[in-house]
Amino acid sequence: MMMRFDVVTLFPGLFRILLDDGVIGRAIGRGVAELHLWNPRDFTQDPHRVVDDRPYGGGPGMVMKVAPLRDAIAAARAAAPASRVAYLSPQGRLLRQPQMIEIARQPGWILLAGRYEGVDERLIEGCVDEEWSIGDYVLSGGELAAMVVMDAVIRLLPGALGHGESAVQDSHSDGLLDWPHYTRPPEIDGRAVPPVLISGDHAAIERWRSLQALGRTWQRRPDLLQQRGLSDEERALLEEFVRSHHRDEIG
Ligand code: 9D3
Repeated sequence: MMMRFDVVTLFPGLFRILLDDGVIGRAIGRGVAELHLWNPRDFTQDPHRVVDDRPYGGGPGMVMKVAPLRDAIAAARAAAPASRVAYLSPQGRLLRQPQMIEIARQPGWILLAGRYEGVDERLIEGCVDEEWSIGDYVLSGGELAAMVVMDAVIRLLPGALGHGESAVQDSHSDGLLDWPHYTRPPEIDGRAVPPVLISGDHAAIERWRSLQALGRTWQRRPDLLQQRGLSDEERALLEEFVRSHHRDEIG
């Protein structure tokens, strides 16, 4: 179940960083995923290799022309006929972890990374299946967004993570923030590790971690709890966290 990514970008060199990275670079090296790059400038027909032009209606900035992108996407499609086309753009559907899981179920994606003010709308209408955003902030182009998607998706694929790494995605913590992590020494700069973690009582440790994950999610990202809902057991744990949190605030 190899996943194929074809990225259409004016800056293919930026993607070198993915191949150098530990988890993703290794996954690509092992054949879990494949990355192919297509530069629309290589699909221009004029001597100056022009890929952008001034916007109809006026205004600042430039717009990416249809023809070089259309032809680059067509070449990528011919090489990856099972892939769908996604355009990374601030106007796209916001991607969260459930969407990354959905994306990982496809055999491959052609990712279109835009530059300048964006691409001619007729290219989107004619060649694009999906439009994705990674968040409500302004990037300089779609390349980093494409890399964010590939990082989030490739690590979900079978064989991408080592045995030690995959355990993190257990059903317990799904949709919650992590509990706090500690390593040696047991005390540093006057700060001790929570005693339960060195008690050797595995049931107590698991309970403490659930309590912390629920409590921190409640404190920092109540929107996540709202979306996810709580089991009866989790609700009881969270009430315990809230009670002790309340006591901390008073005394
Ligand atoms: C919304 C701002 N636009 C109006 C002035 C200009 C504009 C900003 C950023 C046009 C293009 C871009 C480039 N951004 C992306 O290509 C992009 C992006 C992003 O900026 N934020 C979140 N997700 C994405 S996915 C692609």
